[in-house]
Amino acid sequence: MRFDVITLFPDFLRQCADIGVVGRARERGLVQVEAWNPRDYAGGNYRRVDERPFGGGPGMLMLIEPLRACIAAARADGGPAPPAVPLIHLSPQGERLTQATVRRLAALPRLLLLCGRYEGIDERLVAREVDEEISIGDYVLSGGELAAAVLIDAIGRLQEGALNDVGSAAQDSFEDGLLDCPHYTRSESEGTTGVPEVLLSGDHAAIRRWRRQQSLGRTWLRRPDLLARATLGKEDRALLDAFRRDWLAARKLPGS
Ligand code: 4FV
Repeated sequence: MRFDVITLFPDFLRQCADIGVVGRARERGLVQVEAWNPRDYAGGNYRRVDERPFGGGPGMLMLIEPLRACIAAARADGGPAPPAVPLIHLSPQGERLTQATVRRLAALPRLLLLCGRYEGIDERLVAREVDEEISIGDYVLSGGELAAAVLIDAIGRLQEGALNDVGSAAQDSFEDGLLDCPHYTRSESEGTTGVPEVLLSGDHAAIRRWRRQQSLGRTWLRRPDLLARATLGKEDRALLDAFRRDWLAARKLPGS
């Protein structure tokens, strides 16, 4: 998977992609990150990349010309980029990023990521060049770089061979539309205090059921919106009903 990132802060992106799982995936040649600075494509003595907005108002906007030239250069690098390489603009106006979107994008060979700064980008550039707008959340960042780094990390770790244990991606939160179950490990100070007995039982079928029940229960408690979208089988419904009963009973609430 190759990422070409259009950003006024190329070093930041290169560093982000140099650590942890994505850093290792780069070493293994599974992920490539190229960063392109629109300022390198800005004309004039001052190499302006921003200007005041028409209609007045606070802040500055990114100019069309440096961005268009920069995008064209990135597209042309490494041989003619098949037109199918989507240009994704990271923006609060975009579709909210989900694991399903990450999985879809992770199947592509190459992505161009456009990072805005200031108040954003001239809409005509977005309308003409951008294939998809993605938001990482309903809050405002000072630039799209952190959002691009989030996308590179979420997609990079799904590249075949990026994770040492292929199973770990499969049990991720949201992989099946549910939150993940709690996890416990060795502790000098705590020993096995507070560790659910079943996890120490060696009974893998019971462990699998407990973990599934915890995923269902947590999703019911914390993200009922996700549960509403999840398809639950007969066993799942029985596990969730039992969880709800225990949870309500423990709090002496009706419905137990
Ligand atoms: C953002 C987000 C985000 C808006 C103006 C960059 C900033 C500035 N990107 N998800 N939330 N972008 O806040 O993706 O140019």
